[in-house]
Amino acid sequence: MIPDDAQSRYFTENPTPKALSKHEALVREFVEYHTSTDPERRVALVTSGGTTVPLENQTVRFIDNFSAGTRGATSAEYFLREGYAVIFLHRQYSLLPYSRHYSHSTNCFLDFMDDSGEGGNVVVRQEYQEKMRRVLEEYQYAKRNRLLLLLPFTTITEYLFELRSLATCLQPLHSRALFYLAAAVSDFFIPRDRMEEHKIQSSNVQDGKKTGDGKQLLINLDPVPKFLTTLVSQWAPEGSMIVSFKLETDPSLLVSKAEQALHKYGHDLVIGNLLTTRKWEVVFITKDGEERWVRVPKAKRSRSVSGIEELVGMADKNKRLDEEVDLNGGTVREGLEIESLIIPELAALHADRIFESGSKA
Ligand code: 9Z3
Repeated sequence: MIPDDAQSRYFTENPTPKALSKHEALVREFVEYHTSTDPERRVALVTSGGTTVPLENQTVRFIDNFSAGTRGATSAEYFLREGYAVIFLHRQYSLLPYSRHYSHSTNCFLDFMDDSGEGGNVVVRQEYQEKMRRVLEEYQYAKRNRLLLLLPFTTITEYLFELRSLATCLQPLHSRALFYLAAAVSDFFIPRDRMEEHKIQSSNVQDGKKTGDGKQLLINLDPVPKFLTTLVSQWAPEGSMIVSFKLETDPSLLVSKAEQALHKYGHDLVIGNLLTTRKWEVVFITKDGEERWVRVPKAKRSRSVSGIEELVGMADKNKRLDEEVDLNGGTVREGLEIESLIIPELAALHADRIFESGSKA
């Protein structure tokens, strides 16, 4: 089946998300507000978090992935600092800009407070005051100026419907729109016509072929149609900038896979990252064939429970491993966020793009 066919079937055969029309109205209003109050305002659509693949229509079980939405939520903050308005299309309950500093088990908000205030009032502990004031100020600024629109999704199907619709709602922005596709998108799904309505019963699963004693649940998944080509050629405004992420686990594949993605979809930039080093390094693959690594210096790397620091540089054929001096004895608790290096670069590339499209018009 040709990709366009697979896509139109995908959108006719799977149900339209219930929240879609409300989200479209919110985005239209957001775009209208910003184009009328500041015609120069740039708008980033940031996608974030994992997508689920339901196994039942009345969903009890689903396939999911690891993404907590750190990349997306952190990047959104840096886009806002660069003066963007941000539409944050995120997996429901994943990390959000600003509140991410005080949520989830690693940053439990209760650990930032005590009851040492006057008369036993609950207050923010002294050592966190400065940072919390800064986060709060930025959050309130974004809210006051209506710069951040939060839109949740859960399933892969919801994500794709949302992306298609919201991209078309951004048309009035022309080159001032930027797509930053950081969500971890499932490659496989169960089409609606093969999905069970009710909870799959353990007593109904087939007899196992391999195991003598057990039963097996066999799940057939279809590939999710590749939507990036259509995003580039049809949904996104002409002249807008489209940045996608490529995630790999094998260092020897990362650069070639990212190059293939850029070649195949013909958008502006692929940012490659490895699961184990994603908080410390990424690679920019650009249309002019450039492979450029963005790396947090060793002395400024934060600790990461899941990361493997020894793998930094493994996917980079040119990296000289002796080039970095460890000034601080390795990783620190709160290091430099790699998104603080990524986003200003993108903003500069985007500004060039806007300038070029203005001079062509
Ligand atoms: C990424 O590669 C993101 O950087 C991460 C961020 C998901 C690794 P966390 O949320 O992780 O901070 O824990 N995202 C995109 C991966 C992806 O699914 N790409 C697709 C593809 O390459 C669609 S553009 O086909």
